[in-house]
Amino acid sequence: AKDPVRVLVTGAAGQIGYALVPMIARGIMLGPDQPVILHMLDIAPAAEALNGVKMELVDAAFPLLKGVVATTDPVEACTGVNVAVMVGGFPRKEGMERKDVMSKNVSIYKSQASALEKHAAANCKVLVVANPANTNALILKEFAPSIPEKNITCLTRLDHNRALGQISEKVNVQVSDVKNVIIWGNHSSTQYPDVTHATVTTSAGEKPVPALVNDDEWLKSGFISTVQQRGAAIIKARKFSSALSAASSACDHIRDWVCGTPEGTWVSMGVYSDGSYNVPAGLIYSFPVTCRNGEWSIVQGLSIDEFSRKKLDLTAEELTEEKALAYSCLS
Ligand code: NAX
Repeated sequence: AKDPVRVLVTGAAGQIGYALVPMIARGIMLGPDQPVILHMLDIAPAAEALNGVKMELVDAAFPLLKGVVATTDPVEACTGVNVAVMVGGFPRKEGMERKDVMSKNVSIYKSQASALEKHAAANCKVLVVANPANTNALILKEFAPSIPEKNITCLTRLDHNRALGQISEKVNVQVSDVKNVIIWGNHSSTQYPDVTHATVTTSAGEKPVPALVNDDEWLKSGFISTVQQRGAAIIKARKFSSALSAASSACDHIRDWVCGTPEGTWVSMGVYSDGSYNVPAGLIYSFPVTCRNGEWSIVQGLSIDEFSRKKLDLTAEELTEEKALAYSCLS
């Protein structure tokens, strides 16, 4: 049997945490033959709720679950972890300045970076979910210099999956037959959901999405804004932000990163920019990637038309500003 993998979930007493931990314990993140030990971190006010989640994990008698650590101590939480899913953060509250929220998250991600750097397993893979996801991941990277930058990513897979879902509804095909959409940039309303290179598998082979949709106006406006604003639409409908879809997409992100993407398919991940597609280096920016042997690489050579270029630049500008704001919180 395989050795168990230790998976950290921060903010585990929150709503995404509650949806995510049973998925991990069921093998949805790392596979149906991979035992796991869950490490759950939350803060003191949520300690009792966190313990309740631990009780439920015991009660669910998951065959793959070989242990549960539930703690408010970041060092205990980070010790020996192979995968870290960072869901905990400080939410923006009514009337709060952007800078104040940024400042809270910068201090959280700075200190959790140190705990991970000192105590996680070598080669630990990190996924930041908590908003502002890209910039939290960048702070984590800056303050965990010994963790390879390739190991620090943020979640844009939910946006990617939302784009797949919208296309499948529009052209009335199964979502599993749609692939190679791209989310470029920030996990925010400036993200650019791009279907220029996306395809649908049909009985007559792979067809380009733009031709199948055959509605340029919708692709250039309604589609983009629906994906960008989907988070807000979920809050309006549910009175809570997306949780099951976020948890499921976090599992997709880690599974594809660890187990690899299928031949001919790419996915979107927020990763450290190397300057590909003229995106400024040094930002955590969402790119199309393929994964193999536990490593992602940015898909190269895709054509970028004028419309797309503007959108790639706009979301890069926002990330550059966020980075400056985050750094101003450090001094
Ligand atoms: P909740 O408020 O339900 O849960 C957050 C949990 O984090 C709480 O239990 C809180 O006590 C805990 N926490 C706060 N500070 C902490 C710290 N320093 N260490 C450990 N835990 C800490 O929020 P939830 O709906 O679960 O969302 C979590 C985060 O995901 C939010 O930042 C949210 O904005 C972000 N999202 C990101 C998405 C993405 O695609 N990247 C989509 C979904 C979601 O909106």
